[in-house]
Amino acid sequence: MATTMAMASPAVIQSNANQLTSMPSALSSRSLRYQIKHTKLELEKLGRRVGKVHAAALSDQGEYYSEKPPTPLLDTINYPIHMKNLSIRELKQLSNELRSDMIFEVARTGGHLGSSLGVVELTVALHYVFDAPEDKILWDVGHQAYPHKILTGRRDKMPTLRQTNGLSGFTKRSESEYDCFGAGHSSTSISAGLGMAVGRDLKGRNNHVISVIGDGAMTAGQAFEAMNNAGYLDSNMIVILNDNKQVSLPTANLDGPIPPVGALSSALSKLQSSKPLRELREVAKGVTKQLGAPMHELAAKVDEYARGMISGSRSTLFEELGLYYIGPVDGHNIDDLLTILQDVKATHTTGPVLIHVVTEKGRGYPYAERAADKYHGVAKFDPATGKQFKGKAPTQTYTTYFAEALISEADIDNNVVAIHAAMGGGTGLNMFSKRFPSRCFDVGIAEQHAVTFAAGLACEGLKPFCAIYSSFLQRAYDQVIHDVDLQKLPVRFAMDRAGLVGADGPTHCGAFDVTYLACLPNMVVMAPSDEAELFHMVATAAAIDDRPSCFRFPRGNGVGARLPPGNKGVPLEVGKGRILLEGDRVALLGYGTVVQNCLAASALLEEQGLSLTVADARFCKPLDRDLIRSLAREHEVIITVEEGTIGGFGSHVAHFLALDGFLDGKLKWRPMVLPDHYIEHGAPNDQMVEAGLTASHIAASVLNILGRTREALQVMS
Ligand SMILES: Cc1ncc(C[n+]2csc(CCOP(=O)(O)OP(=O)(O)O)c2C)c(N)n1
Repeated sequence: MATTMAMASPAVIQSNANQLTSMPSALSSRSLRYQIKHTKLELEKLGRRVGKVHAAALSDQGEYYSEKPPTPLLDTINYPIHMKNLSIRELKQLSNELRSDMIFEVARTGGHLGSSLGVVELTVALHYVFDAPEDKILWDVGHQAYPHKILTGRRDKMPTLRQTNGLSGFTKRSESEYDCFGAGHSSTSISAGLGMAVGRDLKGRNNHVISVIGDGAMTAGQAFEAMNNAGYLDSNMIVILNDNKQVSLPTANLDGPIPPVGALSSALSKLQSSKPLRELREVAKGVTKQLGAPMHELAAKVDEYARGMISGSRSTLFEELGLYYIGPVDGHNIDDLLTILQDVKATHTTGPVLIHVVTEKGRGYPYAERAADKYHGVAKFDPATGKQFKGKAPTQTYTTYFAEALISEADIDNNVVAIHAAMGGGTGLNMFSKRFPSRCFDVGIAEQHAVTFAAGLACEGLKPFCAIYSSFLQRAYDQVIHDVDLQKLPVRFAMDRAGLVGADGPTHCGAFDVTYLACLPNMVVMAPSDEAELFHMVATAAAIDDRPSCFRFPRGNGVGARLPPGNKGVPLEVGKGRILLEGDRVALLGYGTVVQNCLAASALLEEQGLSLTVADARFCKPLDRDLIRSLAREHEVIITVEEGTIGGFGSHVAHFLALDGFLDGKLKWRPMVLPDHYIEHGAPNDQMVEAGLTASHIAASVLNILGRTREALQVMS
């Protein structure tokens, strides 16, 4: 029987029967071959059964309106089970309607539109071919899962996306049984998928496991660790590499698109553009078609030969790791996707298979397709014009101030260099890169590498600023300790998105950095209370050249502090805080931008006749012992306030107070920290209220501890 896989897919799938048993690596050769049962004919038959096809969705016409688009077919689909009898034509129509619906919904909430647009056909094909939730579909990062959410019972909740008590912007196990693995941080889907595949085998089950991972997420070491292990363990699983040529975020700098970084991206392009590979595969296909089953072996040989065109070792990068490579496949062509997915599904002993799918980010929405960032993350917008509604703020973001401060330092010191992990937009370093292209390094989504790379730069006498979001730096903790702090190398960590982050939720919340960094012996740990302080701390970090340092700043805009002349900060004395307001009885000792809430609390209590001392600690490590001692001596109560977890600034202050004997007498110390649970995504104000760190909460704490409980309740009402 002829194999009729569409596109340039191989005629056989090889099994890893000759797996090496002694080496924990998958660099073994594959020997047994299994024919893929063809399904295209069946699918074509299905296509001929096409019943009535509803009117084309608006996206067919390339027009978008502010009104809700008609979605007659999508309206009949609440769960994947409702798709199973659709014809191919109907599946295409469903894709179009899904796309229109998603554009309409995300226009009203904002969110990760571009990635979700790019996987519409892939999502439809996956839910058509596989049977979630029994079959496990894992979406890496989870930011592209909106079509998946719509097709798995959550369409009616799309208007609540990323809002308080609404749908998460990522996949989340507690949200739906169809979200078999929670995400937000990248590059975990192959590891988790492999765990599920091996777990399935151990339990004697036979469901499928499919990990969908982008070419950006694929740049992380963990993805390769997982593939290497998958090739070795040889459990059946499918990895879908969603290659949209956007590796870093956003792909735009001030001059336009940035080419994807890294060698993996060029290797993928090579796979896509290899003419010999394509032609030989066509030959393989043709031969198989004409001569039938006995020729499968020959076709396989031709295919193998074709693979040899790609690397000297006669295999693709993925095959070297032990995955059977199929592709490239047009990820917007439903027919091809169905054919390949059906074939792979029908083959029972494949071992790990990687299907290389090529998609376009922002696909089908002209404004997204034309945008340099492909509408990766959008504010609310008008679907008819693509215009985003971004409010005009009187101040800039902390991110921008950081970039400006760093540029000022780099202007006067050639040794200043900057590193980020695929986050040129989010960290502001695209601005730095424009000014100093050869001194800015986008290493891909590779935080661990970023840190050790920075350590290497420091060894050579450079002044590396490693700009990584607080939550993403968690991933590189051992590198921070082992490669930087232990060796006392002067790497500077600039941690954006410190504290609560609003719509992105707990995966992106910078809750832990103070706790996990201030316990390191050599690290200088600072946090600015406003944007002017941020300028000074960038200058301070530049000046600290004998040990590592870090500073954290939040998502959002500055408070309007007066910036230093020429946007050039002045190095602070290390380990010295400052008193902002002098009062009596109670001292609020704030760390970071929550100092602003302390000032607001003090203003509230002023009305109640209380005058508080408010101090800005500036440093968590080294602590300003003199300042703390004097606060302890002159006040009945010290309340430490921080937007971080237990074990952070307050713990360091308490530790010092206890050792110095201050807690043996009358002094009362109260810590205000983030609560000991994850705070869900939502409006920043709602999150602050839940965290109990608003000005009212701080004022109420003061009143409570002074025994004025009735007034405390009033402040909160
Ligand atoms: C560990 C980690 N670092 C950085 C990010 C920020 N981030 C979110 S999506 C993304 C790009 C992902 O690219 P890709 O996987 O190709 O998906 P695409 O956005 O192109 O659809 C990045 C860097 C993250 N989510 N996790």
